[in-house]
Amino acid sequence: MNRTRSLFAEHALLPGGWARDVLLEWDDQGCLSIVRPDSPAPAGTTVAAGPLLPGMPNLHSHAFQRAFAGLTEYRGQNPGAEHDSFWSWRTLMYRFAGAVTPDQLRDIATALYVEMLEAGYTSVCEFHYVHHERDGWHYADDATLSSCLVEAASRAGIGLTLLPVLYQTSGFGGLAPTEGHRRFIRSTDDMLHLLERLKPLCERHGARLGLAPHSLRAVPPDALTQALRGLHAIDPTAPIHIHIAEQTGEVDACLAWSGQRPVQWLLDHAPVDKRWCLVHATHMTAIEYQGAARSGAVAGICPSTEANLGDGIFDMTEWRSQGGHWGIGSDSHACVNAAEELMLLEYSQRLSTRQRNVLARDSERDVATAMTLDAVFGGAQASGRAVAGLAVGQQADCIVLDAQHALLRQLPTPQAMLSAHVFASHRRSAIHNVWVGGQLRVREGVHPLAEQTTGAFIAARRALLSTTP
Ligand code: NGQ
Ligand code: ZN
Repeated sequence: MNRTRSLFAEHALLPGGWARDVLLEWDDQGCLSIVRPDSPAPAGTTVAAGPLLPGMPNLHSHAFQRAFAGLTEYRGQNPGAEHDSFWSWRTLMYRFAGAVTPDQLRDIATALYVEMLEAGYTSVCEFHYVHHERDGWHYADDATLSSCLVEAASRAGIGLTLLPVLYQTSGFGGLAPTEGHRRFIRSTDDMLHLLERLKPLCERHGARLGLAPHSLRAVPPDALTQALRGLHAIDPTAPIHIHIAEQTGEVDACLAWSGQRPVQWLLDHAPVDKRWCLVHATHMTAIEYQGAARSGAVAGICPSTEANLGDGIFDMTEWRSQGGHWGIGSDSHACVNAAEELMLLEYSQRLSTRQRNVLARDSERDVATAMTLDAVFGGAQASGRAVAGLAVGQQADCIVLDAQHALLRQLPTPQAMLSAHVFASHRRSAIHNVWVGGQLRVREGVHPLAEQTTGAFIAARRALLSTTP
């Protein structure tokens, strides 16, 4: 247990922008009690080895998918498919979801969360839908797999928002689930029981509990209403995440079913507000961008996964012009690196607008700074946790860049260093230390459990691959 309760940085990125000579102090709960710019460095206080950034919340993760990242990049692995697509990938993904055991899930998630910490994420929203035994029967303890994730996050020392997933149908209009969904399916009552069961567990571990209706494809209208009502009784401010309008095929199927596009349907039929995270929301009309942004919901953008799966490009210019909030997620974990997700997001906008520096702001003209602040703010909102940056009352979640790293050394400003970290140093991370809730989790780029958890991950992956059809 690290007992340090203060940190001093020559340059720190506060919610309002860069500040100099910043002193941070936090209380026993790891909650910031002092954030004071222009402060002398008190004797005995740890001094950051470079620019200090707010920790990044990762707002969308399916942990088990890390075990097959990079293994679905071959044409024709799914011989039934006309061409390789999101949908043929999903069939492959179901095979891994169908095979993973609790021990494997725990080992995969622990290593993933350690990786996340080393890569600049200090908290994660786990969108968790594998609930049952491999044959589809409920575990004697219904919270078996959820507990593995809570344990993994605790052991790695990453903040957690646990989002058990409600999944009931295989398509719009109540289509029956298939064999591939056997481990996901549950009644709304069973889901509410699971939430009740998980509530004390999450409280004990400092995790936030929410709910994720998987998608409008997987949750019929009545179940959605009933689940939201039940959640409200448990915690009226709990976060609610949903996959929405990720693929044009989903939009077409929703139109055929209801006459409305998914986002429009959701805005008209559910109480969408700032508790909600609309994950992907890739395919929206101008009216939907406007309605979704005005609802106060966060857009959960997962740049590397959306590229990997061929989803399409979210229109950030439109979203921001409507005042929409957003954050980033690593979703399928094809990439686990917060800086790289920001870079990919900016690049997708450059490719579609044929402009540069698209996601800068008038108030923050440096792209990396503007994006970091926006993604932390939106990610915190989606997490339902006090992780909204370096401000009093928020958790002491912070990243120290290494000013001596070759790509940063002797650059003139902290903005230039952060820019190099986002746009020049990917795959050669310049992260030095990482603090979560005032605890030092990564020291000089390395998490103390990295070697051990990587070994367990490799063994779990080997076992999982050997039992995946
Ligand atoms: C998931 N992943 O739940 O893992 C989904 C695929 C689906 C992404 N949408 C399943 N990226 O959407 O039906
Ligand atoms: Zn997802």
